[in-house]
Amino acid sequence: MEKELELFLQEKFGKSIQDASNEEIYAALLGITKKRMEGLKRNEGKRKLYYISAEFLIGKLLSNNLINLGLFEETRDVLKKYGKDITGIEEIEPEPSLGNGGLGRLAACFLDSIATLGLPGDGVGLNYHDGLFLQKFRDNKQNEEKNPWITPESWLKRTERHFEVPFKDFTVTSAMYDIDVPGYENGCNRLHLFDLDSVDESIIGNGIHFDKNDIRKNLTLFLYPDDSDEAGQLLRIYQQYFMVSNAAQLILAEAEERGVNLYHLHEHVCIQINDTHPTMVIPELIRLLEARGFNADTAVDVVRKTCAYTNHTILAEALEKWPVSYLEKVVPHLLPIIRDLDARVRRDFHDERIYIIDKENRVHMAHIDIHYGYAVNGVAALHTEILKESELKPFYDIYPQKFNNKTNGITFRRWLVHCNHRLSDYLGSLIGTDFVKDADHLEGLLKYKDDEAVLNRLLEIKKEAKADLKKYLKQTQNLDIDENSVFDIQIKRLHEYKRQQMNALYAIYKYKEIKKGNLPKRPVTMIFGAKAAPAYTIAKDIIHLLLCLQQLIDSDPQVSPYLKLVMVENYNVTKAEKLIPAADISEQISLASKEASGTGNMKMMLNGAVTLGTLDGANVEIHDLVGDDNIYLFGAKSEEVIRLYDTAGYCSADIYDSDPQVEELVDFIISKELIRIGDPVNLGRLYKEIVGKDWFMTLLDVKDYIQTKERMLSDYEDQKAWAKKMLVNIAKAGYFSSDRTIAEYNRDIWKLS
Ligand code: 26Q
Repeated sequence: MEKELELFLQEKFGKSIQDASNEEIYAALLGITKKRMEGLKRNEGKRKLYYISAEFLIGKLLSNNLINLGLFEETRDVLKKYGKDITGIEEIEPEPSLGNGGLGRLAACFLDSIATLGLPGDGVGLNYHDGLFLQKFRDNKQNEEKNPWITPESWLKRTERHFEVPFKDFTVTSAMYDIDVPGYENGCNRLHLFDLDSVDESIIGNGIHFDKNDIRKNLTLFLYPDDSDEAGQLLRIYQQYFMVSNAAQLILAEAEERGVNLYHLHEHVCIQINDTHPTMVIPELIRLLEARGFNADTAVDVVRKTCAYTNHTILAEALEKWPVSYLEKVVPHLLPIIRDLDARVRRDFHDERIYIIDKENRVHMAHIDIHYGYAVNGVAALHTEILKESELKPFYDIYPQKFNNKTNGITFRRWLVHCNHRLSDYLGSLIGTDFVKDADHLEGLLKYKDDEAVLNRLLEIKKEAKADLKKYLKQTQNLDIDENSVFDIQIKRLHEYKRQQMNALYAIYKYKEIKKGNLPKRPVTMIFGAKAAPAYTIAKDIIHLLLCLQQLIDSDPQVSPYLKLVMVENYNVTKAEKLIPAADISEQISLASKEASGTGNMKMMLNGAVTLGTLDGANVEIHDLVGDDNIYLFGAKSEEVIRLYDTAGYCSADIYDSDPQVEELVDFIISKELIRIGDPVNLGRLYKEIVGKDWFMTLLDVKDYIQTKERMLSDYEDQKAWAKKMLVNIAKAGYFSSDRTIAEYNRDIWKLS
């Protein structure tokens, strides 16, 4: 690496390693790494996977690519020799924010694992120029700004592939960009991102506003632009069709280049549909096969044997249903096919709950996937059970063999080896480094669970990570936090079902206790990171409440030595990598039955945090693995919650009216202390929402939550016992490696050979 780096810097900048700037070294490492990846073997086989997803939240790539190529340590040492720090160089790289949250990050972890297992499988998505918005706080509120990430030198490689994509009124010609995806000590796959040359960043006005009607200029400008109006929803359909038409044409082109007889396409190709966003690939493939001479029955049959669908949510509002009239405006050529798919369902079944086009003339995208795919999976055991038993029950009754569970996972290369070198190196010294590729080896750690030296070192490593985070937050947001306090972290998208508002009520509780003189044994630092969708009013009100609480606590000298609340601005993958190693308490407090899986819960567990959670999503499996002593559970169970919804049996006002303690906490949202700092409109609306509706049942669980968190904080004081919990969590996290998840997808669904 040293020679290569020297040569590159000399040739490109006429500089030595010593004299080169961080920017120049970054450019050199990017160039060298890209070249190395070109030399890797391509994963190949008879059947190839295409993972189509509207989101790939890949994060920065330099360090991860170096790790997977086996070059990281060498590079770090070379740089060190010349007085350079690889962390400073990593900072130069812009983070591509091509995803919202869990679903997009999962797709990125999957690409890493697919390549690491040596399976032939490429990602297909869109090359959003700005990705998700950049979050800025002003006046204790979220503001959105554009977030361009593509620089002249980047991981993207323009290819020679172009496809014609026909819309109703015009046809566009796409361009395909590739990002190489190296496996850990293995071959390479690719992420294909489609784009349009005519897209014009200069049409972005204030914040993230732009003309939603000028499709040629805006098609790939942003990820999921605000779709609260019709123009936004049409743009979303344009984006989705552009993505899947390119995907389908690429799949057929590559199959034809491999000499595949398209009547046997399913023997050579498998398509994973990541939530319903790529669903139109089904009618599009049928259309393209018919254009190649297939009759409808055969086209449908081949496509059905090729496509599989993953469901990531059971929230009704997130299940896509597009009005037929919208599809008519964008892709009228798909409608005869969609109508035919609907007619086939109606011919075979007489149950309007499973039709594709409903009485209100809306197309249910998930229904297309379930009828015309060969596999349907949920993303955690509980989630899959709920799909089978309630949300998708009518489908399960007719296609039981299609349903299966694939509990999510995370790549340990990024979420341990890269983000927490100290822990990863220490684990390596205890149990060897096999766990990087074979995560079950982490269980070897269990034999140290009573070893005091090991437990002490785990505590030290945690403290060092907390000190790193302290330094980072000082530098980036001028925040001061205390590494001797307990770090209590909730990082995830802002959504009412994830119940950041319940955590805010805890902050209010603690604030009031401290005011009363009930001081905690040790200060608590509550850390939040969360973006709210730009049109999601209540989510933005919750951010406002958190920021107001942050200011209130900070400006109160009686409280601030004991309690601190910080909201990390623009939470993204890069920030997650700094926050996760530093977590003591992992907040996973969604209303039971609502969080399909969660993956932050797995990342924090792997880094030695202890979960405070409901029995929801993959928390259930974390509990099964670590046992009662190593997780803190509270709140209503999913069956109870589902029953309350079914019987309309929950009324937040009843709890508010009958419980003075709850009433006091909720009233504080509109107290004079907070109204002095915040906006009465936002705080008043949130107060009313919680008292008058509280759809995600915050008040049902809030008291149990507060008591459980208090118990957890008190248990934290027995540091040896706490360290043991940390160790058990790390040791048991192996199950949540995405290598395991992908091996299961391959065994049960893809069957790549
Ligand atoms: C749908 C219609 C219109 C506009 C937007 C959408 C939309 C956009 C994004 C619907 C859903 C998403 C993203 C969902 C998501 O991230 N789900 C998460 O997936 C993770 C990986 O499986 C799980 O761990 C999380 O529990 C789940 O919330």
